[in-house]
Amino acid sequence: MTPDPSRRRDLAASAAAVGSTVLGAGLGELVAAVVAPAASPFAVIGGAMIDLAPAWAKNLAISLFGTGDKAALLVGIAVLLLIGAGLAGALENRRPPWGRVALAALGGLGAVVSLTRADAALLSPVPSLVAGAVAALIGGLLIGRLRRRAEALHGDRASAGAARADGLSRRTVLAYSGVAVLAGALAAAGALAIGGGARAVSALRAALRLPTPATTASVPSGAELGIEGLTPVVTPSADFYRIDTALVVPQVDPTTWTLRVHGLVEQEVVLRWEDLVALPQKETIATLVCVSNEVGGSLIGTARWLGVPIRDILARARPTAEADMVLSRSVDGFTASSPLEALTDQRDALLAIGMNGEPLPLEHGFPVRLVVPGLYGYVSATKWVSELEVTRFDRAEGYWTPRGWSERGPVKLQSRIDVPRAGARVEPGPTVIAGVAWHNHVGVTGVEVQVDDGPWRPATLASAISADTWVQWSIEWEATSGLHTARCRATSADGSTQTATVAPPAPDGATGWDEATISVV
Ligand SMILES: Nc1nc2c(c(=O)[nH]1)N[C@H]1C(S)=C(S)[C@@H](COP(=O)(O)O)O[C@H]1N2
Ligand SMILES: [Mo]
Repeated sequence: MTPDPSRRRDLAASAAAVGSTVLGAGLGELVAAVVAPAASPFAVIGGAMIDLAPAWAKNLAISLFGTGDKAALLVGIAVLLLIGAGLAGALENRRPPWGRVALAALGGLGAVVSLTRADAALLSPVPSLVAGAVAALIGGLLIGRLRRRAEALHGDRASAGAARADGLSRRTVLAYSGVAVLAGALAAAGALAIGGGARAVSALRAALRLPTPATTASVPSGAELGIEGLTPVVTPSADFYRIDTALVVPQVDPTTWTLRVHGLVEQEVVLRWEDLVALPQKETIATLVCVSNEVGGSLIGTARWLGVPIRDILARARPTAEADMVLSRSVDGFTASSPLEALTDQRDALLAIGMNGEPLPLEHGFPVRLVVPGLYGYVSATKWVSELEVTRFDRAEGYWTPRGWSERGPVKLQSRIDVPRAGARVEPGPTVIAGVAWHNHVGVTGVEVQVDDGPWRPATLASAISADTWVQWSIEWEATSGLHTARCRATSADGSTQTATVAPPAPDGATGWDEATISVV
């Protein structure tokens, strides 16, 4: 039995559509890199998928927002796109022009989605339209020629010659598809090389000089216990955790950046970068933690932040008496709802421009972000901030609130065991158990450690930098051969002891005691 020729042609047609789609997608990315960096078709679709993900998917999704898993999302989109292209190719083979129409419609969908994004601009739909048009035109052309050749072979003798002349064999179509894939890959590589404007903004960042702070912060001697394997008390920026919904790091040019303060205010205020750096700067060391941090997790870090107290800016705008919340908004559409009080009381809530002595790294919010001691990042730490809307909790909500997270997020009392590291080799005899504890903007007064069923013993606390930072702790333990479990619990400056009750991160932060399994041999 000979294989159905139209089925074999389906495969060649699918290959042609895949090739033309790779070419279109690559050119789309290249066009985006040149004219509209934020409108990369992949970034636009991926970003929309992140924002549309239903509430139940959030626990899973938040772990997707780590840097590596963003790549996984992009790969997933690419795989779906190629499967779709393959199906469109077979459709074009059997029912032209519907395959072409489907490819063009995919581009159209990208264009429509690009216009719904927070950072949409006039040129945003262009990259997706180019991608769809190239895929439909080249795919349609190749598959049309393939069909013509097949018609020639089965048609009458008179028309056969002409049709054969401009028809293409399956083999030739496959070869052209391969060339299209290569050309698409080259275009995508070109887009990466251009880097979507990242280089321009990185260069601006590198050339910036931070203003000297009027008030400086320092790490007291005795805050760093210097124990091997223990998290350093100030986290190097390169090791600082990153959490955000941005598939592509927003590229914000400080020379055109503005911050608009509006809403329930007596005086609307617009600040430019020059205005901000001309104001008295304050340095503060503060711990930032993500509400998604599991007990024992690492979505937490401490940095030396430089910036202008937010209350100084709000004082210019003069919030009205009915206001109780500030909705900070990022250029990428993310929003955070912070209690007005937390931004106007005496704590060091900053419009930060510096992190550990340098301008903010791009992925940590360059050029300006919020840092508010005492609140989880999702309700306070807006990166790439462009707007402060003074409003009320009963009128507006932040990005995560309709997605199943609490509208307010004060950081909960927590502690973590860092040493001995999981899987570390421990010998019998005196052993150090050490870690960090935090109750942001409240302060930690003690940490206790229990090994197996033994008594709770008080650990030695390092000097705290301030109530806004975590504190290191350590305790000596006489290790004996066998498998042991160590657990820790902190006590807070407010008199409470860390609860043993286990709660998941959603909706307002995990609770429970961290435990370490220690194998002594
Ligand atoms: N623009 C923007 N800012 C954001 C977020 C975001 O998704 N987009 N995520 C917030 C969350 S959930 C946290 S925990 C902190 C993390 O800041 P980092 O990435 O600098 O550690 O940023 C906050 N600011
Ligand atoms: Mo977070």
